[in-house]
This record gives sequence, structure tokens and C-alpha cells, in this order.
Amino acid sequence: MTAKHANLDLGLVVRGHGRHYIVEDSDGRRRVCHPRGKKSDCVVGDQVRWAEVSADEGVIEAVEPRRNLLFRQDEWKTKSFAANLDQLLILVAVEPVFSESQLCRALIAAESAGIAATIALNKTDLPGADAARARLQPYRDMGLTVMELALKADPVASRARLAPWLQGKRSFVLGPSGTGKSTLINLLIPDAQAQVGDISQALNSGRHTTTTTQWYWMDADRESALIDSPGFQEFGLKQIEPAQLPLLMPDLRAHAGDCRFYNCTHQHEPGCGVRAALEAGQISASRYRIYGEILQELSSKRW
Ligand SMILES: Nc1nc2c(ncn2[C@@H]2O[C@H](COP(=O)(O)OP(=O)(O)OP(=O)(O)O)[C@@H](O)[C@H]2O)c(=O)[nH]1
Ligand SMILES: [Mg+2]
Ligand SMILES: [Zn+2]
Repeated sequence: MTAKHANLDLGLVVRGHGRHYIVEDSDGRRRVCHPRGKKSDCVVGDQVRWAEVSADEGVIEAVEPRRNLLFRQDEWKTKSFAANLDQLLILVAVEPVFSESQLCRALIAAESAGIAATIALNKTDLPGADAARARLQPYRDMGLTVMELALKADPVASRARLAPWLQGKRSFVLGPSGTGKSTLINLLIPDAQAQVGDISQALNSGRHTTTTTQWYWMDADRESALIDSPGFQEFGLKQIEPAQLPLLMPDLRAHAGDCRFYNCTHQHEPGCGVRAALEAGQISASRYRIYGEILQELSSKRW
């Protein structure tokens, strides 16, 4: 931010629609704002300096420096999720059966952005719950919290489990389509009216029920916030240097110091501490396999 905008009001970006943003001012009033030029490209969660253009329209003059930014980088494009977050809730479900690769990717993106992540398993009322729990055991072993939810089937217990964790924080809800992100928002914020989709319809059409990222306050004092987001399919991590990758996976990182070579890729090198830990059952086979897949992706040239 440049000093010349310092006298302008500060606003919070609560929603983005292409090149238009909804900005909330310090009184809680929301208005459509257009960015001035490329420099004011912003994302939900950004603090912006804005000026009034008309009664219900404004222009964004500058974006304040960000505390953090959660994003993914696919082959050709970067997709920003949100900025200035306190914590991330990665929501997976018993159905649709979650991709462990996507779960790993979301965790790596959070670790790389310096944002604390917690996993929640929804729809534990469904028959596949035990299998899903077993697939999440390596994450519990890594020290992550795995919250069990049944947002629709047991809203009272789910709410009691979530509410203390969300209190006073700005939390981003991330997860594949159909896991119950909007159901969660509606449960905690009764007037949110986030659209909830019929899962079979959403999956068959390949469309997501939620199409934009949106900020919801949980309380009148505007201290706790939940951010709903569209489900994702792709989750590229091209922003990460291959050598950084094992350092962003806590279970691999714990053993990377035992490798004979300082630049060990934990693939074929002799004296590899990570592979020794894999053989000793201290690293899960699926996490190690996913590490190899992402590493290959990051190491392949784009041209
Ligand atoms: N069986 C079961 N179904 C649930 C539960 N919670 C949510 N659902 C259903 O899951 C479906 C998808 O819920 P949504 O909240 O729209 O999912 P979403 O994650 O917001 O999906 P996108 O917006 O497409 O990313 C809906 O039909 C919900 O009713 C639960 O605890 N058990
Ligand atoms: Mg949704
Ligand atoms: Zn190694």
C-alpha cells in the first residue's frame, strides 16, 4: 500500500465476482467495488483501501499487505482461495469417497502458506464411515486433529464439536464438491442461506453447487468468520520447489534429517531415512506414494 491511499477507508473483501468485489466497510455495510488497474487484484479476506464512487458503488485503490494467502497453482493458472486466514478446515466425507491425494495437496498448500489446518470427516452416519476413519489414521498419527461430523444427520453434536474451535477465528472451509461445506455454514449461521446441493446431481453434471467464495460472520461483533468455497477437482502445487516438498509433509520431514545425502529426494538414494521409516511402518505407504507423484509433477518441465 502506498502512503497516498492511507487516508482512505479500510474495507474487507467478502466476495468476488470476476472483476467485481463486494467490500464491507467498517460499519458492516457492503457495496460493489471495482478494482482500479491490475495492482488492486484482490481475493476474499483482503483488507483494501477504497473510495466511494456513488451511493452503492466504490473503487478499490490499493490492497493492504497480506498476512497469508492460500492458493493452488495448476499447470497454467493460479487460483487464490483467500487471504488473511487464521485456520483451515479441510472437509472430507464418507461419501463421495475422498481422494487422499487431494487431501495431501490441501495440507501441503496450507503448510506452505503457514496456515494451521484441521481435518473434518463428515457424513459419519453412512455405512462407509469405518473405512474412511481407517484412511485418516495416518493423519491422526501425524498429530493432526480429525473431527468427526454428521452435519445433517446429527447437527447438534456436530455444532457442539465445531463451535468452540471456530470461536474468535477466521476459518476457511475447503474440500471437494458435495462434502457438506455449505451445510456446515448453514448449521453455524442460520441466516447464511448458503445453497446446498443434491449430491448425485452435482456429481453427475460435474457442477458445483457453490460457485463463489464467500465470507460469513458468525456473530454480530464480527469476530468469528466462516468462509464457504466451491469444491475443487484439480489441486496443483506448482508454486512449490521440489526440494521443499518433503519439508511440507510433517511425517516425511521428521525423518529427512536421517538421510545420508543432504539433497536426498527419498526416491532411490542409499541411506535414505525416509525410506527406512517407510519400511519400519512409521510413514504410511499411501502418503509416500503421493509424495512421489507430486514430486514428479513438480520436477517435470512445463515446456
Ligand atoms: N448422509 C449425510 N449427508 C449429508 C450430511 N451433511 C451434508 N449432507 C448432504 O451432502 C450434500 C452436499 O452438501 P453441500 O453442503 O451442498 O456440499 P458442498 O461441500 O457445499 O458442495 P459444493 O458447493 O458443490 O462444493 C447435500 O445433499 C447434503 O444434504 C450428513 O451428515 N450425512
Ligand atoms: Mg457448497
Ligand atoms: Zn532420503
